[in-house]
Order: sequence, then C-alpha cells, then structure tokens
Amino acid sequence: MKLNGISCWVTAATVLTAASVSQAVDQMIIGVPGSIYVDNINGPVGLDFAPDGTLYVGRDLTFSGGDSTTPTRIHKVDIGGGTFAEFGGVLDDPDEVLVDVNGLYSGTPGSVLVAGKVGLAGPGFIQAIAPDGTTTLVTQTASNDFNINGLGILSDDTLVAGSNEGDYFQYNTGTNMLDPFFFMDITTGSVAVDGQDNIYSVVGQAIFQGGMLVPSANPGDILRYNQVTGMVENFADLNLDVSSGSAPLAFGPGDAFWGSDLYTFNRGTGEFLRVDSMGNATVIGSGWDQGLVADLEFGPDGALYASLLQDNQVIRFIPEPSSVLLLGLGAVGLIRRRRA
Ligand SMILES: [Ca+2]
Ligand SMILES: [Ca+2]
Ligand SMILES: [Ca+2]
Repeated sequence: MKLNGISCWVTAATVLTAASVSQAVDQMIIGVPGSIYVDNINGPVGLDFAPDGTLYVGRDLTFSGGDSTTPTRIHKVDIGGGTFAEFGGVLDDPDEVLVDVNGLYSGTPGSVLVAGKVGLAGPGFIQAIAPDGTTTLVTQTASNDFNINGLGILSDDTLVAGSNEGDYFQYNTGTNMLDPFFFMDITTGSVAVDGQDNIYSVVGQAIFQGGMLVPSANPGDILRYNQVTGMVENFADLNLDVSSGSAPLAFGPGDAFWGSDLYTFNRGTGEFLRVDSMGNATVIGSGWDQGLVADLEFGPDGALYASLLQDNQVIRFIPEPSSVLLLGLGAVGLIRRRRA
C-alpha cells in the first residue's frame, strides 16, 4: 500500500469546511463543495461532456428493474444540469459514452459513441448516436464475449477500447475494425490516458468466460500500459475494492487545484484518492462507499462529476478559490494550526 493519507486529515478538514460544504451529498472531497447536478436520472454509468457543457450519461438498469445487459437508451443532460432526456436508439448494455467531437470515428461531428456488449455473450460494440438521434454501428469485435467498458483517445487521435476480459483494441478508421492493441489483465474496463499516452486501468475481480468464473491475481491494483516500452506494468498497488465490477479513473485537467494527477476512490473504505505520477496515493475525501459511484469525469468548467448508479444522481464538486489553499502538506499545516 502506498497510502499517505491519515484519517484525521479528513476529520479535521470536515470541521474546517463544514460551513461551505453542501450536505446534499454523502461523498466528500476536502475543501471542495459538493452538490447534486442532476437527480432521478435512472441508472447512470459512464459520463462524458461535449465542449459546450452538454453531459451524456451511459446507463445500466441493474438497480432499476433490469440487469446489467438490459437494452435501454442513454441520457443527455442539458447544459448546467437539472434537466435531461433519453437520447438515441435502444442499445444493449450502453454503459460507456464518449463524445466524438470532430466526427473522426463516426463521420458526424458531435456524435456520441456508446460502448457495450451485445446480449449475454455477443461481441463488444461501439455505436454512434448523431446529434439528431440517429444511431448506427461503428464497429464491433471480431469474436464474441467482449464487454467493452472503456473508451479513450490518444494524442494522435487513436481511439482505444478496453474490455473486462483484458483485451484492449484500437479502432482502425480505414478498415472500421477493432484491431488488437495489447492485453492488460482482467480489468474493470475503465480507460484513462495521461499526457504521455500511457493507458491506465484497474484490475477487476473476476470474469465469466466460456461459462467459467476466471479470477484475477491482483484485484484493485492500477495497471499502466507504457507507450515507450509497450509493456503493462503495475502502477499503483492500492487493492481498491472492485467487488462491484467498476473502479473509475480520471486525470485532472491540469489546473491549479486538480493538477494532472489521477483520481479514484476505494469503495471498501470510502476514501477518495489523489494519485501522483509515481503511483503514490493521498486520501483527500471520504464517503465514496455510498451510492455506488460508477464513473468520474472532469467537466469543461473544471468541476469533478461522479455518477451514482444506485442513487440515480450525478453529483458535482466545484473547487473554490479557498479550495486551493487546502492543497497538499500546506493544507495539513493550516488545519493543524487552526485546531491548536
Ligand atoms: Ca467517462
Ligand atoms: Ca451494463
Ligand atoms: Ca458493459
């Protein structure tokens, strides 16, 4: 474990910031007020923003009268939050979404890519929903039994798709095929890309393959595909709780508060984690064992958004100028001085 966090930091910060933190959400990040962005949004999973602030939300009906593969439609949340509507065609397992801003993959700028798996044992797919709602298949895996749960884009515009089964693909815009890229491990399928095009995922617990339960060796660790060496390496030995099958990762947008660190949480402890480029994690929040958080995403407004699959909400954390003062070791000194 590389956890630097001490639980008293969190307690102290709660006292310090209680006046400015909305009590509307169970999840807490030190010094950053949290609030509900959209409520009663049924089964939210993957999140992605268009540049104008429109939010697209993948969907899973496991806690809404269906199961993880029930066909349904994704949601589109209006700019600023609050109101939303279903968007596009009915799709199997539409968990993950990614906005195709320039139409590089779908052919239509502003389309929303949706990734999932066909039925119980079909191929993994990427569909595209055009701005007018027209829904078309972009590509699917050549063989069956791939659950594509993560999409990411490299600096040269290569579209990367990650599967629970551990096979990662790159979309070939010439042939419209998903070409094999590398093998990670049994993962949660989440895909996060850093500034050097290294690709990160969290090791999952187990998968069903060919009717058999296949466990993984190191569940909850963060792995990294190293672009320079072409190898998969253990980036952070965090033993995150992956019993729900998901463990989202998101890189900060490079601003003064979030920086370019990697953010995730441990569902087992409820701790929210900031992970530096060496894989060292610091605890900066609590309560993340509530609501079944399915994805994390930074918006064009610099706020962090999280989908709560079980609570049917998307919540938002907007740093304030005072939040920056609470950063890092300086924050601990500040908190201690005030409590002395
Ligand atoms: Ca996302
Ligand atoms: Ca699903
Ligand atoms: Ca899925």
